[in-house]
Amino acid sequence: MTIRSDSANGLLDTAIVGAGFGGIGLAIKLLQEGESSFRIFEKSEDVGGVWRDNIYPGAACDVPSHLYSFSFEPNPDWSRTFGGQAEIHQYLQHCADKYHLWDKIRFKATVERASFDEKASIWTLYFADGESVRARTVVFAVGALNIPAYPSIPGLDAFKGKVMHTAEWDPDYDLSGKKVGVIGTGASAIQVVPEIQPAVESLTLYQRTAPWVMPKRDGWIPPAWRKLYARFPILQKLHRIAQYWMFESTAPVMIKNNWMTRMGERLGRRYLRRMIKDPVLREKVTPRYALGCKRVLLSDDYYPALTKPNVEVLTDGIERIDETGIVSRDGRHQKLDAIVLATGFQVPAAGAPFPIEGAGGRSLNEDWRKGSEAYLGMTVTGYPNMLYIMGPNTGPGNISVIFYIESQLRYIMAYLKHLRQRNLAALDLKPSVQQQFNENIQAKMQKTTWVSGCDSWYLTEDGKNTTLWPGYSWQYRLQSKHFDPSLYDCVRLRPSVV
Ligand code: N01
Repeated sequence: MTIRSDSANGLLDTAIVGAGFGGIGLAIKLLQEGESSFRIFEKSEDVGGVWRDNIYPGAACDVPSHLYSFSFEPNPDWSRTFGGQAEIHQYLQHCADKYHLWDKIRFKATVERASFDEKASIWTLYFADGESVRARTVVFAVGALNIPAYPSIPGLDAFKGKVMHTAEWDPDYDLSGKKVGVIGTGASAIQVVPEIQPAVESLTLYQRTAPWVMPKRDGWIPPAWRKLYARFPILQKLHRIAQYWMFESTAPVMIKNNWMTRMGERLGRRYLRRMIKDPVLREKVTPRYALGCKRVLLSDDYYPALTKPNVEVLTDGIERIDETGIVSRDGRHQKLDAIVLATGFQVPAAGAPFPIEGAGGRSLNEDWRKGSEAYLGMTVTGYPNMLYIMGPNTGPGNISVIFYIESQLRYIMAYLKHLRQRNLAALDLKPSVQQQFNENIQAKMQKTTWVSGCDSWYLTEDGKNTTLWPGYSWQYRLQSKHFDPSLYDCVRLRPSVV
């Protein structure tokens, strides 16, 4: 990998890690502001992040496509109300084409370590191939959920058939006519199950916790509408605004014992009764925790798929896996050709994506040992000129992640502008700001259903939610709207490093 820089001294102004929505969005904003001394470093060979990697059958977004795209790059041609994986991936490729980003991206650049030189106020990224690059500012846009979580079920390695995690799908493996076991009933499972069910001989679904599932109301967007959107962009904008408020209005579900939660649960149960007539199956898949505590799933075809004769839902728990199949806790042995692990991702609260050394050699993994913390999910005290996109406590419970990403892009651009205009070497978040911000976040969190209603990947081992934003997304937009330099200690630029 050859790393070039626009600056004569081999120093980039900004190094972005990750070419998903966050990294692509920031690159576009930088170019629009006339900044060219930046590069995106991407471990893979294409843009797209999770939308490049998650190619399992049925992979799609559960946020409507007009909302799950940049406000500054509307796509009038979305073919479905909820975009599929391929279409969203193509959208990001289109963004890279349109804004001429390909030359700005170094592919197959896997960052293994990032380190801040306090004297020079410069970050160095070290790559797996032994190369390194220096930059004044680093922005980690590495996504929150990208490392698959493999369950620690005894015997999984002994299974002689095919094992596939949904996030590492093998497109060359044909499931047709096979006996398939699916482990997990989260957002990925409810998409893959209806998609593979018609093709497989049998599908045994291993459910540990029954999720809340609501109708998705997905469908094709008629070509006439698409033409109208292309001709009158204001119509698409209005559609987007309507979708935003429709989803945003469900936010109170996150609050414990809310009337909306109870109403939502009634609607969920009614939907379940309508879709599943068999009382035994219905009983099995009836959720037993408060709505909203885990992600509320949207699907039109999950419940119908469960009623098909070649599908069985097992809820006794998995005892072990052997060479030929899965043994349930009740002793039942299910012979299988393939096991699909729809078991989710490693939790972001577990720490930094790779070792990150800040001022004075402090380690982000060590600082985040008891749960990750940042200011507005973007800046961390002791790590000057390091910014995160979709860092701690900025995950949306109910709305498009792109809304949060765009709020952060605006803040990051203001941060970078301030550095440049004031000729500063670095900005370091004041410790008191981070502490107070996170105390407020965790106090608000205590009022939500996430911290007491169920066990979910949102929580750290000691029950702290460092994942989601405990408020409305418009509140996040307002809080992050203005960059306030008084929250940061600044380091003046020293002539020797200019
Ligand atoms: O993963 P999950 P996911 N034995 O962690 C079960 C995003 N996403 O990939 O609930 C048996 O939600 C586990 O059981 P339990 C979205 O943010 C978005 O589905 O812990 N079962 C659960 O049922 C989402 O929240 C889209 O009891 C085991 C399942 O596996 C996030 O990704 C689409 C087990 C894991 O569910 C993760 O979703 C897809 C074991 N040992 C994903 N270990 C969009 O549409 C785990 N499970 C945008």
